[in-house]
Amino acid sequence: MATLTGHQERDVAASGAMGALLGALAIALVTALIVGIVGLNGGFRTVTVTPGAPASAATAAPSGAAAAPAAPQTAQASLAPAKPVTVASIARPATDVPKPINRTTPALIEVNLETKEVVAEVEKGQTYTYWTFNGTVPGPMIRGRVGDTVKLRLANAPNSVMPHSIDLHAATGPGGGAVATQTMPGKESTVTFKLLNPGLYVYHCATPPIPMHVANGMYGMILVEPEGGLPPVDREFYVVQGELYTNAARGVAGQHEFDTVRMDAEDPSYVVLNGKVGALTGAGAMTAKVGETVRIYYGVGGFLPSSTHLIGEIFDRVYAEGSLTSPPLTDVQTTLIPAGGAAVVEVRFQVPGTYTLLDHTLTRALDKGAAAQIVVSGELDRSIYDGPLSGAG
Ligand SMILES: [Cu+2]
Repeated sequence: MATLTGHQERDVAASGAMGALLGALAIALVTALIVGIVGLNGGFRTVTVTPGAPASAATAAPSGAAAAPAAPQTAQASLAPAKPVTVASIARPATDVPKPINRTTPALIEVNLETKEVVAEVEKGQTYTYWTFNGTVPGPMIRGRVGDTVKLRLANAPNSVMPHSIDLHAATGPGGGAVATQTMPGKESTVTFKLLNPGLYVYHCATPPIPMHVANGMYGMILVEPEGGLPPVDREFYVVQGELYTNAARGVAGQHEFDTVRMDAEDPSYVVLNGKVGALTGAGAMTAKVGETVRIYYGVGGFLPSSTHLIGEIFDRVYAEGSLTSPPLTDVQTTLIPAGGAAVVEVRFQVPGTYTLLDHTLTRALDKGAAAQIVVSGELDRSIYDGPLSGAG
């Protein structure tokens, strides 16, 4: 408890430097937090979750995979040369999903996040300065259970240029945590909140200018399992869609810079799944076997709603808008996921082959990058499908 209070005192100092309004809000929240902390049930079990950089972060996925071929460009511009990258790959692997929770009682979950500003390739020869949680896009998936209490520590890397924060849509309280976590470079802050509502939720930075922070890659998801958990499946994947609004079209070599005018016009250069073009194709593709049921946690961290579709399959179940307490829709071709929203989709694969998961606003998928692959291996049942397993289409 003493440590938490210390963090909050540093928060107040950091926020005060950003302006009187944020400072006042932080003080109000410190008061609320102290009241909440005193009220915490000391009997909770404690589970420490420290999402780190994914093991495969050092392996860059090949860019320009078949699912998202480079498109002819019309808006050419010359850019400054590509910058040296500071991370090998911005993409968080789709396999980076925490294990299902099998607890039957609430716990105290400790989550440690670090905001980092990094340079990485969005596509070969095209670099961008991303703002991130933990050095990847999306940030790590957080997993809890309804009734759990989350103690979230947000550290802002010392070499950051900007203050950062976090707004978790799963949190109940001012700013979803953003009032408490406005954090200057080299500082850290802590917020504690209870998971009251099951579901799949987006989190994102909420430091002004908020749209710029989000567009630069500062988003991820938190899953709040209902009591009793989710039905078991064979594989789970984590996919988050977003956009990059830059000063040149996709395909122009060099360092792409953030472009406010194009963001305000909702005219992205790239629409990406897990941070970069080709993050989830080729070596980064998801895999499954015939007969397995796959669950995908799919969120929209950016500003364009996604018409999420899996070519060659039908979603057996869709937990629309991330609601896990409503009955799932069944037999769905395309589900619409709003900005700052999510869905849980499930499919049992019956035919081997390579399946493309995409935003069916097809220019985003085929011209701007919003496509992923699921490679399914196994026996072919010709009573279900009789034809070629690869090739055009
Ligand atoms: Cu930020």
